[in-house]
Amino acid sequence: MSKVVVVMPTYNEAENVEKIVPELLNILRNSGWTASILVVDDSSPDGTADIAEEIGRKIGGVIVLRRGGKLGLGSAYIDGFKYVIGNMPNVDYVCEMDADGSHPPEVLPKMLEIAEKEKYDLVIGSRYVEGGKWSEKSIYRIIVSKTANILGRISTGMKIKDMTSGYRVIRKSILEKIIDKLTELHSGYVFQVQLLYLLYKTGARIHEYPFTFMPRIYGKTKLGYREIFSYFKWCLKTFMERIVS
Ligand SMILES: Nc1nc2c(ncn2[C@@H]2O[C@H](COP(=O)(O)OP(=O)(O)OP(=O)(O)O)[C@@H](O)[C@H]2O)c(=O)[nH]1
Ligand SMILES: [Mg+2]
Repeated sequence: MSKVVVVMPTYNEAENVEKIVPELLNILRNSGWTASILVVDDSSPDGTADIAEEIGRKIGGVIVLRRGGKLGLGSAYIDGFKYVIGNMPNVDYVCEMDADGSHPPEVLPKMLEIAEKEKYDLVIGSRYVEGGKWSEKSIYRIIVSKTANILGRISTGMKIKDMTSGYRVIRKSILEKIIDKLTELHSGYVFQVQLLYLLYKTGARIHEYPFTFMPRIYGKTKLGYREIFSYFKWCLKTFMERIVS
């Protein structure tokens, strides 16, 4: 079976990491994958990094990348990807996953299996294809997400339904081609759409796999106006570039 690494950015996810890291490793290993988790932690005050390391000492398969401070989700993924590309030559698939329980770990082997079988370069865990669900109670978040997807589709011309999803399987060999073009360091939404667009433009074969997005288990939720504004700006810029080119 192919080798898999799950890059998991964390900021104050101590309780979540304690649950999700062992659960995910078990599920992947039981499905026959040689798997490890790369936790990219931004000096979480709640000790997330120490907890992740402790789990690694007990069951193996956990690498913790400690960064100096909260530098943003995009930059956490970029550092994580660069670490994998530079240090883990045998890895075939690099996955993205949140630590907060929103991405049910039992779906990942299915996403990997379809990537392997159908030779997809990118499999997106999707709330918006048939069979996908989002049990979100906040109307505000639903409106923001739906609008973000519509804007993302108009600006990039892509047909993907869940453009901002952060649950993904990416073939490492195609990630290597675009890693140096990733520039969106702070906003999670913008980073995910830029990554998707770069992969698409480089010819990636993309598939959306349905899953049920769960509300975060522990910890605080945060989706601010700054994030929404920078997303809007990115869409406008991308749209202009696309129509003049
Ligand atoms: N290393 C790092 N991880 C981050 C940063 N911001 C968010 N994360 C992690 O990225 C993942 C996604 O962030 P979330 O806060 O869950 O974002 P969200 O799902 O849009 O919003 P909520 O779940 O409602 O808070 C989680 O595992 C976070 O801990 C950051 O600046 N640095
Ligand atoms: Mg979340």
